[in-house]
Amino acid sequence: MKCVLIASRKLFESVNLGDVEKDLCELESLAHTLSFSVLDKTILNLKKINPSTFYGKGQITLISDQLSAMKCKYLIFNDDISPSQYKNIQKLLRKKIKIFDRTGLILEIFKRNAKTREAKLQVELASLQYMLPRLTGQWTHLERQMGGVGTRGGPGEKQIEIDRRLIGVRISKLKKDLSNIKKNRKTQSSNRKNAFRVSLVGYTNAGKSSLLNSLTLPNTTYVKDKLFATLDTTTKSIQIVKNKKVLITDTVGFIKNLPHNLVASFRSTFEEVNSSDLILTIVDSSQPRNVIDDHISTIKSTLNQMNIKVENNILIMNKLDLIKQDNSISYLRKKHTDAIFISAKNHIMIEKVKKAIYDKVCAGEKIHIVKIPFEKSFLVHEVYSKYNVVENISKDGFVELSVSTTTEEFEKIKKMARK
Ligand SMILES: Nc1nc2c(ncn2[C@@H]2O[C@H](COP(=O)(O)OP(=O)(O)OP(=O)(O)O)[C@@H](O)[C@H]2O)c(=O)[nH]1
Ligand SMILES: [Mg+2]
Repeated sequence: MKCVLIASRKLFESVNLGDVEKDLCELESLAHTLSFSVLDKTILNLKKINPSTFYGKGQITLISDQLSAMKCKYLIFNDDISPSQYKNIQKLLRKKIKIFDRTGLILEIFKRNAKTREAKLQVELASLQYMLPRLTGQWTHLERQMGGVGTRGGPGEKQIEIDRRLIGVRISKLKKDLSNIKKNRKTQSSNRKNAFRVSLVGYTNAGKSSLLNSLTLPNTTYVKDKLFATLDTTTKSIQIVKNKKVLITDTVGFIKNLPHNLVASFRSTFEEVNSSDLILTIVDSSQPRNVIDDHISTIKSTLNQMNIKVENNILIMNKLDLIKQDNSISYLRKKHTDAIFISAKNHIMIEKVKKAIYDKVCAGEKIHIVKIPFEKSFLVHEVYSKYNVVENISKDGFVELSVSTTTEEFEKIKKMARK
């Protein structure tokens, strides 16, 4: 599939050309993820936004002619086009050419990559909400696709009205199904109440799933050099501390201007992140400096948009093996003094991540001493198996164990020793 990419430089907003070029590069990666081959990338200067067609009509006609000459059927805009602008552009292009805007393209990727039932429903909901105001009337097969439920229109009901009504019915059904799934998840998460929960968040393709794999070998999480490889939250447990279960959750990646409908649909998935004890923010440190800054600020704003509080956070700079100049790594280390530099793929410095998680799990722990009489020596084994024993001294008639744990947990040990 061949396509042409268009981005606009809004002269009235004094936008930096470099920023538009960066966006266009990202749009190209999105197009590649959908297996498009990109024939051309163009930046159009806009003195003002044309309310009916976004770009100038002359600009669109010119592009349309170029596409015909190249026998190219897909046109992808970096800008988000309003539903009415979308319809007007489509009219100018006379349906020969299919258009996507950035949101439409991202939705298409999500549609292809959703695997679990929940992710599929979330993506379908977002897509239908996006599609509804953009219906142009050529959508006549909807009735059959939707299995004939509620398809009988009243007298004089036009096809487009029937389509709209059907989508409305489907949207309500999807919302209901998703809220049932959410209820189930609530029960699951209450089962995990006693565990220490860690969430991995970051830009798409930063290496979140790779890090989950490295932390929880053997590898089973889906890793792929494509955008939005992960759309389903996966939770695994890792053995870091003896007396506490540590669960790590991989999440869907972020991108600049993540479509609003998607953010809304995936909100419930992110509730998992909100209730976690620690967030690991993964950044691809092999990107140019300004892209890294962009990615970090996108992560912050997306978490903010989802009302996720980030109180306990560790910054992980991944793809250490791909950083080209030493100069750049020292720059990054200076700029992000608390960050841990790793390579998830090559298992470099993963122990450091584990240690950092360990420290967070053990925050609030102190060394407590418990005396266990010889006649209850079977308890020594039990304490060892459940807790972090740092010292063991045999004295007259008893064993003295120094245990690193919270005061609350230590009460339980004391009770055991008293029985
Ligand atoms: N060279 C190198 N490649 C890495 C490293 N970590 C991850 N990758 C590669 O980067 C690509 C993306 O990795 P993923 O783990 O799928 O990234 P992700 O953050 O889960 O991406 P999404 O699921 O799309 O949000 C894959 O091709 C990985 O093999 C690393 O440390 N070094
Ligand atoms: Mg992933």
